Amino acid sequence: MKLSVAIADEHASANAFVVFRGIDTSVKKAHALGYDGVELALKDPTEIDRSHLKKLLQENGMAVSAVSTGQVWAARSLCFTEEDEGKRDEVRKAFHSFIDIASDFGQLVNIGRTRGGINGRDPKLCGRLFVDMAQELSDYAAPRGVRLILEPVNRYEIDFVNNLDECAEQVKLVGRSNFSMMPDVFHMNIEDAHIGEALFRNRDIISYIHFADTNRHAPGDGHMDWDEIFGALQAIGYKGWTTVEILPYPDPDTAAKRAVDFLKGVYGRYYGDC
Ligand code: LER
Ligand code: MN
Repeated sequence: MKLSVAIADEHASANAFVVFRGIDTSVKKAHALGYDGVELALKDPTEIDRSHLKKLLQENGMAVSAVSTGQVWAARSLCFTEEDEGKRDEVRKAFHSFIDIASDFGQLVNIGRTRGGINGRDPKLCGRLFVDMAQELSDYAAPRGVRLILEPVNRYEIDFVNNLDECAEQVKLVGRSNFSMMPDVFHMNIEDAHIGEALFRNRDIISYIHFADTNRHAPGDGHMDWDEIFGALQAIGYKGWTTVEILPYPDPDTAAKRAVDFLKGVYGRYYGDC
């Protein structure tokens, strides 16, 4: 299993759920702590200089696990359930640029809060707006070797696609082979009745995972049942990325170190490869 940590540009908004800010220092710090890769939480493609990033990754023996897009919603208010055609075009443009970046780095683009909510509107209309955009962008991503991954997010952040089974329904409706699911165990702890069972039930469409403890602090610093999670991941033969997406508590360096130390211990017990 490969371990990565979510990072962002130094100017990322306060509500970006990342441990480290500043791409260069974050990659170096993540490598020094023992992570295999970084998830790039982007709001704008100009935050990345591709040739510089390539060199930085090579020099530090690191990979990009995925491009994540929560800030496209949090900082730019762009989402798939948007009705206004002008704003839908902005969503397309933003995602085309992220897919282009992911075709060189990581081959995965996350759809978290950027899927948009319903917010009192007609659920059927919102569902259609979501599926149309997801299909169109999957078709843009497919020839570029990129997969889109939809993340169930808890009800206190968004009112559309909260648990794994709801996400599986959307994956089916989108119906593209490069469109699948990425669970986040922090949200699952709120929304899914049994984390292990939900992971097992949806095993065929899980392509990536976010890790945090119940309080969104480093894994090991809350009351998450990590044996249930790792038991399920072992049972389904999961070999993809597991990415730490936590609050930088008590400070970024301590949080990132606690997470990697705890997870390497658990990986060692279940996979014997860390
Ligand atoms: C937000 O809570 C989250 O988990 C992100 O990965 C999705 O935007
Ligand atoms: Mn997440």
